[in-house]
Amino acid sequence: MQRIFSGIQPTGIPQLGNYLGAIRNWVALQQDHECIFCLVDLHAITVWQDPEALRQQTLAQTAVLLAAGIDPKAHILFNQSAVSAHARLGWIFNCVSRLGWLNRMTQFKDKAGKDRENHSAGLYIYPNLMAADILAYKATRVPVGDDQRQHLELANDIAQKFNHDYGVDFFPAIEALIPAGAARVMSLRDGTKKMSKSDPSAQSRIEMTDDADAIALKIRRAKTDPEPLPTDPADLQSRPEARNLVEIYAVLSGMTVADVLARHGGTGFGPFKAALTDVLVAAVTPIGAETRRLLDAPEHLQAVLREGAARANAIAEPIVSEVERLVGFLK
Ligand code: AQP
Repeated sequence: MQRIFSGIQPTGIPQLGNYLGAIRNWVALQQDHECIFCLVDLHAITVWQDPEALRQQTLAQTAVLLAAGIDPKAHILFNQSAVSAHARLGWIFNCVSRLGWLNRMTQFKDKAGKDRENHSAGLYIYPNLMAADILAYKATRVPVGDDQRQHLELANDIAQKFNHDYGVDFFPAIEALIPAGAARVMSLRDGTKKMSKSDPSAQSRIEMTDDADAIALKIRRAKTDPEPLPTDPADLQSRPEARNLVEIYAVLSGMTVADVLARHGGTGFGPFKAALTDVLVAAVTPIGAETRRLLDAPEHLQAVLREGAARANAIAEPIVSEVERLVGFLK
């Protein structure tokens, strides 16, 4: 059985993109993989997090993941800072990875924007830690959204360079598992920007704890253009907002984009937005209700994370100890 590692940053309430790009896949992959799911709090602090909010968000994300169907008994769910192997291997990978490789990472450029000098060094070396997260468990498959494709290529480069530099065949190749539909859900306010849980505008995203009224309002206000929906999928290419809404509808209703346009093409956005609201409410609100129920018992959520960390540590510790021996640390 192949081992999966995947992570999510506790930087806010998971949004629809996290769900369709990652979490929904995680739930399905539990059937035939050994899964390790991680709330990556070391990554979260690469941008400022209020300490109390970070603790709350870590618990809230745990609740969303359990509500969405992650099984912490059959698989492992924990927070990254509780297993020291991540930081230890991350440092070693900082010394294996090359500045030229990091300079090519588009996510850093997107997140740092023009103000590069004022961002943390952690944000810049984030992909090295991500490689360590996966390889501390010698995981071979990583389910992620399309935005993480480049970071996984870098993780493979680091693994290969490590194997080459130390003359070993230690780290395996990693395969990205990127969902076919809605691999990149875009902002409801700007169809050229990805939906993000830390976007300053809450109107830009559907949060997995939004109730039916909040979803309806956000979809009613979602940016569109004045044209009716097209009937030909090719005509969506130059219309990012329309395309995003149609793709969300398609993936949630199990239809192709062509089927959605066969049904809704030629009409204005009003009726389509109402239909989209219905499928979103059906997919999101049961998870939100279960999340609220779980958050009433935070000590249960903490126990789940503690137990997960102990089991994660039991896998990672011998792997990272061996890496430390290979690089020459005196034990
Ligand atoms: N818009 C998206 N569409 C599809 N997949 C997405 N993912 C994130 N946004 C989208 C996938 O969700 C997983 C967890 O992401 P993360 O929390 O580790 O980091 P992120 O990609 O930076 O997500 P956010 O929501 O944009 O967080 P912030 O605002 O804190 O930076 C990943 O598999 C990612 O591909």
